Parts: sequence; structure tokens; C-alpha cells
Amino acid sequence: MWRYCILSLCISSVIGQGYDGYKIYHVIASNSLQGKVLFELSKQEHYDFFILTKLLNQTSSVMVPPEKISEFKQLLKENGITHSLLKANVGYEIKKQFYYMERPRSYDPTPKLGTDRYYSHDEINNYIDYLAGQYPNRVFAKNVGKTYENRTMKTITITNGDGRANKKSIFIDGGIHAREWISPAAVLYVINQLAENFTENKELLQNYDWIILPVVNADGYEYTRESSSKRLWRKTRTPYTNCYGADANRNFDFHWMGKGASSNTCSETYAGPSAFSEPEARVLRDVLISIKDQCKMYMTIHSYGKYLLYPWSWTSDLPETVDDLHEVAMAGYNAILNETGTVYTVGSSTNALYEASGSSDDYAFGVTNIPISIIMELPGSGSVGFDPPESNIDRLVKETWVGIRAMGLAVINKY
Ligand code: 0X9
Ligand code: ZN
Repeated sequence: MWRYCILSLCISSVIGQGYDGYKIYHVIASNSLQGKVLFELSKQEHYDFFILTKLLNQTSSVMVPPEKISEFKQLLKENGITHSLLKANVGYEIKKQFYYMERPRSYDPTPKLGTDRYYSHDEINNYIDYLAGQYPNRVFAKNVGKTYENRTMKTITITNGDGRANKKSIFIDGGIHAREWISPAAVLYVINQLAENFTENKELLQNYDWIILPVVNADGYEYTRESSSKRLWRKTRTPYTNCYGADANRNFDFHWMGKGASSNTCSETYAGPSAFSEPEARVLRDVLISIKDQCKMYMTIHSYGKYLLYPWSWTSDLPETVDDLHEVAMAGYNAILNETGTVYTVGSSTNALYEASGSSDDYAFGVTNIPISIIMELPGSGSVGFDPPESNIDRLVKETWVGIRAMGLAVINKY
């Protein structure tokens, strides 16, 4: 697929088969048997569940390739599962969005990243270095490891510059799943606010440092930026038998390969050949281990679905400290509701959605013992949910910041 650009006008060819004829369905399970059918389907390689909830009478969303559509519809019919067609041709929708996507017009030596477009991994890393250079007393960049394809993974630590060592901390990551572009965008805005809007956010940095890793799955992220036919890639890019990549959010060594994870290399939820097979998961693990004693909140940003979730992800049992987790999540819920009216669903991951064993949130909570662990699934928009148009970025990231800020304050006041 080629693209030719003059000024901001791009002409793209529509060659390339990616997602042509793929359809998106809304499906609703109204009893537990129907729920089980959908859950089993989600482990199969051809069915890409964008949202899967075990709550009865709530909508899940699944993308189905053309060759599986009649089989899929037959299965729904046999089990009496309510469904409706949401998108008839995903390929067309995605190509359209790619065609209009803003590209950087020229190299900008002062990388002041805005909320006008989605940035590359390199641009994000450059921004981290730029901030560390601009504010050498209070912002620190650190190379924490490499991805499978040898991209540098960088954290940014934002402090108030008082030089106090071993302060308590809050850790945030984004981009564990490649296609969830609004996640790195939202995390970038958090960085921007803490580093560059320092006076307004002083109280967040008085007794706490914030450590942020904006794009965990940088290989996958860059892959989705290459062409519309790769836009919905989710996993890492490690080559395995028959297919590429593991789901980084099933690769952590806590109930690894339990419920909600697949051993099929071609499944979207492939947990990898072993726990921590993926370098990106290992890097995140090592960062978490290195900050475990000071860190009071782990927050991981995904999309989509407007959920504020807490452990466990591997079981429907609730942790002993569920009240603390719920209290912090509710601070985010209320702040967002008051600011924009957007209504998030709050609950334990497994009970609000489904099991996802081997996830980073469970590892942070269950192994490194970080007391608050939250998955934030940002609102979906665009043609398929993972592709909010660039004109929506500003509104979405600002709303997300209101929630993150409130949860940060709740943690700071609590611990
Ligand atoms: O499935 C995941 O890894 C996450 N959802 S996403 O749509 N971004 O892929 C987290 C899901 C939350 N955890 C559980 N469902 N247990
Ligand atoms: Zn995700």
C-alpha cells in the first residue's frame, strides 16, 4: 500500500486485503450457557473480541473474518444468541480512517507534543528526552530495556525537584496492546500535565514521584502505524510457529495460562510459550520489581469500553482489600462523571468483563504487592472503537486526565 503526500493532502492506494470483508457484530448473552459459548469462541483464533463481558444482557463486540461468517451466524442461531451487524466491511472503514490521518509535516526539533494527532514511538521517546533536558532538576528519562525488535523502552520519572530520594510513587503504563492508540496518547497527556503544567499539579508531586512508561508494546504499536491492513494488530511481534506475537497482557507469571488465556499461537490472547517469554513484559516486570516498595498505585491504560477495573483478572473472587481498590476507582469514576458526564463501569476485572490470567494488573497487585492496581479502559470511538479520530484525542485525553488525577489524589491521601 503506498501513500503520496503534498502538504497535508495524502492520496493512498487501496491495495491490500487487510480486513476486507471482515464484519463486526454486537452479541448479547442472556443466560450463562450463551455466555460460555461466547467465552469459548473468544479463545479461537478467528474471533477477535473487542469487548467481551460475562455480564448477562450486556453487549459484547466481535470481529469475524469473511470465511467464518456463516459458521458464526449458525452458532449464534443454534444457541439463540441475540446479535446485530455493526460494521459490514471493516477494511473499508479502516482504510478511510488511515487516508485522513494526519502525518508530521516536517521534523520538529522541539518536540512539544500536542493532542492533535497520534505520535510515533520515536517521537514519544524524543519528547521524554526533551522534557528531561528542559527540566533537568525534576524530570528524568531512563532506558529500561529493549523490545523484541530492539526498540528502546524508556520511562520518564517526574518529581517536584526537591531531591528527596525514595519518595512514594505512582506508576502508569500505556500501549500494552498495539491497536489501542488512545492509550499512549492519554499517557502522553499525563506526562505533559505533570511536567509542563507543574504549578497547577504541585500537590500531585509533593510527596509522590510519577513514573511512566508510555508504550510497552512499541513493536506492535509501530506495526499498526505502517498500514491500514495492520491497524488492528494487538500482540507483540515475536515470531512463533504459524503466527506472530503473544498477548503481552497474558504473559505475566501470575496464574499464567489460566482462564482467559490461549495456547494457540494465532489467538489474540496467546499467552506466549512460557511466562515472560516477551521482552516487553520482562521489562515491565523489572521496572515494577525495582519500585515495588515505594509504589502505591499501578495504573495500566487500555481501550476500549469505559471501564475502571481492579483485581482480580484471573478469578471472580475478590481480593481482601477490595474496598480500598473500589474507593480509588470510584474517585476516578466520580471525577469523570462530574467533569463530562461520561459514565464508566467500576468493578473487578473478571466480574465486569471476563477472566484474563497472566495480566500485568494482577502481577503488580499479587506479586509486587502494589496496593492499588487499576486497569482503565478508555472510551471507544471511530469506525471500530480502537480508532478515535484525531479530532477526538484532545477531548478524550483531557477527560482521562481528570480521572487519573483524581485517582492519584485519592492514593496520595490514603497512603
Ligand atoms: O483483555 C485484556 O487484556 C484487557 N482488555 S482489552 O480490551 N484492552 O484487551 C484487560 C481486560 C481486563 N481484565 C479482565 N478482563 N480480567
Ligand atoms: Zn488492551
